[in-house]
Amino acid sequence: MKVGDDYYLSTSTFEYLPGLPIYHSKDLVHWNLIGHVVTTEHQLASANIPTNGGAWAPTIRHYDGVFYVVVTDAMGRGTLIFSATNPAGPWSDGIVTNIDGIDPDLFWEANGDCYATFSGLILKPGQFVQHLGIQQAKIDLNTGQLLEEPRSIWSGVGGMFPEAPHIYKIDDWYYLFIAEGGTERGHGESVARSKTLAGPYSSGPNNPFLSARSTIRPIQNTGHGDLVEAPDGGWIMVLLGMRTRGQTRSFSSLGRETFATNVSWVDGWPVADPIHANDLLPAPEFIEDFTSTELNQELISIRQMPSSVSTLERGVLRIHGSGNSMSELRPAFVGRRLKRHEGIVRAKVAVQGVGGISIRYDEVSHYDIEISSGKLIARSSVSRVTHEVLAENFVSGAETELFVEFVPSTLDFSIDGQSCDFIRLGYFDEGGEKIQVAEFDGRYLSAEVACSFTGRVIGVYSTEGEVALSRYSETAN
Ligand code: 6LW
Repeated sequence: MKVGDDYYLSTSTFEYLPGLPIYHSKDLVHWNLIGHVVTTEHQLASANIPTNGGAWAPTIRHYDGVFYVVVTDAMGRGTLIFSATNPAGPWSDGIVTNIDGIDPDLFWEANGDCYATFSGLILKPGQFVQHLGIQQAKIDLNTGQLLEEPRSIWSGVGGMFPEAPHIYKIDDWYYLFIAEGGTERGHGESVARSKTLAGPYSSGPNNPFLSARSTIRPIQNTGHGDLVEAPDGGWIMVLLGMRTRGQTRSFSSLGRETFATNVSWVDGWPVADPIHANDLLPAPEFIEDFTSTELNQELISIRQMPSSVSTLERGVLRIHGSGNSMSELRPAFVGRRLKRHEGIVRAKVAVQGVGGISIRYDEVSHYDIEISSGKLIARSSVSRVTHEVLAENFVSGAETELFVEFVPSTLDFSIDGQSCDFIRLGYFDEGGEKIQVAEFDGRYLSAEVACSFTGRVIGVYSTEGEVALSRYSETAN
């Protein structure tokens, strides 16, 4: 979304908190994390939501000096409206709407009336396959109540799950962008337009006008677009996609990420460039020594805030174990979304109890490198099948530097070449030598195999006692 010369973006965060980050940019290339909508646990009902529930597909808009984020807290509070005058926060507690569906959008008519357009996916247990197409109704933003019966305005061109609608008024037309085909390989973006907001909407000539389906493009699953005017007066669509690796079958270790592409207009219809890998910026390095007074905003926890499981002191983050392992819903974990395909994460820890580094997709898909009672093990936990490798010569000191390293597969037709990567887990011994304890196939921690929409999240956990983390880094090697 654009306000003056400033761009703002928010993304889904599912079961992770703080939730709904707000990113700011001036050029649509360089983005800074300026805050989160959700900074307290009561703003979402995350405590017991299933993995993949929680904050889904937010829309950020600005009207009359107020920023709005509308979002479905799936399996949680329902569809919510948050507002703020400063996009960096603080944001409101969130009003619960009576929208029965997901993926809400807000659009204001010239007279100030506001309309919610949303996907009529019924989320009640056992009714998941029911879908009422794209729905729309006038809404009161102060109460969150729809002011009329929702009408069905379009259902796309036949792909499953018509969803993630957004309305734009450009020249004399109301354009309706939607995603359809599901967010896996069939994903795409379709468009319809009408002379009036309520419809009837007629389909564009080439729907879906953007999709990577049945292509060998390295960015797959593209769709869920939102349109914005570029600094040069052109148009850009931001959307989600996945960077896949492998052979005929490929795997997305990083899950859903945000991409942007150029949109041009031909005969009044949008035409989108295919999504290319971002060669403008390298994967960012992350180095944290915990010396500031506030916790780094990129750090997240699972179904609870980092402040509920840890205490920041000068130069150390203390993570307090509560008896929950990484296989449970609420482990004491503080980590970050992995942002690279190749590289190493290191953590300097003093473990009093049980803890270490975990790379997590969901509670049944995680690899851990763990210290307990002077022992060190590497663990692979895939679909509740657990395999542990003991480090033979590990000597525990006051502090240990653990690592998790990502090594891309050779991408050939050998059995290993068809995976996305291999994950090595180990530690640095007292002489500083890197000791590998185990290597596990990375494909099991990918969107195609595991459950989460988020992608790999990696960080430090404490199952019992306390883990004191004094340095954490994610770098090229
Ligand atoms: C989103 C819906 C979807 O609300 O994923 O796969 C949900 N489809 O459009 C979570 O982002």
